[in-house]
Amino acid sequence: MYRTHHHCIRLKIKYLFDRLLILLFLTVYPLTIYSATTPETPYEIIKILPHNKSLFTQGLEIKAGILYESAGHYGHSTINKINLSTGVIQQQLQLDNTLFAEGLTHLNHILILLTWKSETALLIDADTFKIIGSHTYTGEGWGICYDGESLVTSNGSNQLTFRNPNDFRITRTISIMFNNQPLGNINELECTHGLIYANVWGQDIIAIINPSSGEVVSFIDLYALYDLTARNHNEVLNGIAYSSSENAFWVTGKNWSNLYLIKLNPNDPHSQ
Ligand SMILES: [Ca+2]
Repeated sequence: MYRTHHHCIRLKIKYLFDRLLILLFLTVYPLTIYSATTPETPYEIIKILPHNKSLFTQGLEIKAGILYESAGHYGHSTINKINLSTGVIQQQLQLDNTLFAEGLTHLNHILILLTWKSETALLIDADTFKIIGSHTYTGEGWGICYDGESLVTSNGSNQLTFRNPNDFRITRTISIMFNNQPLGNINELECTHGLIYANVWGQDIIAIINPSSGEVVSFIDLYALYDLTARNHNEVLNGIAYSSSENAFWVTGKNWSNLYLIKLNPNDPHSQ
């Protein structure tokens, strides 16, 4: 997406050699540079599926064992129902050319889709893909998740907004902070285990956020999934969906060719 970068955190080098390569090749990225003390959650890839490269991934969500993905760009915005055994798109809704699809979540049988600048969230029947209603909001729409009580939305800043799921009214906001500095560009979201997992636009990292304080408690560093030298600068990590049946997270990126199922803390028998 063509948005202005803001460097809200500047961390220091941990994996010197890996990161130096990234620095050399990708000056356009607001790079995450870890310090030795940056909390990091280890992961292990447990499954890989093909991902349709035409999808400019904006939202990823699992409902009843089926993957739903929203994809952006004007004229190409879609919602997709994807078979999690094959990665094949089973059903697709093409949106009006005036809409740029963003984050996606669900509440019972209704999908909720944000739009980038239309200040409209669409309500879509998850089975028929019929648009059955909408909510309005102010400002940009980026990511959305449902924590069982509130809808949580991001807008590209370091703010997360909690909303009443019935009418989208704002109930509270939090500021995402790491090391006492704002962490901006918060994008696609996943609410699970009492935490918020957030893609950070422009970087292949996921911030794990305490929803009460807004503090980042840890990062997942996913730069290893897709060689930066093999893609263009828009093809960033985006999309995270928790699979309860596998106790793991599906992740992908914009126009990536794979979906990855990752297990966090793989060496910890009590991990989530
Ligand atoms: Ca998600």
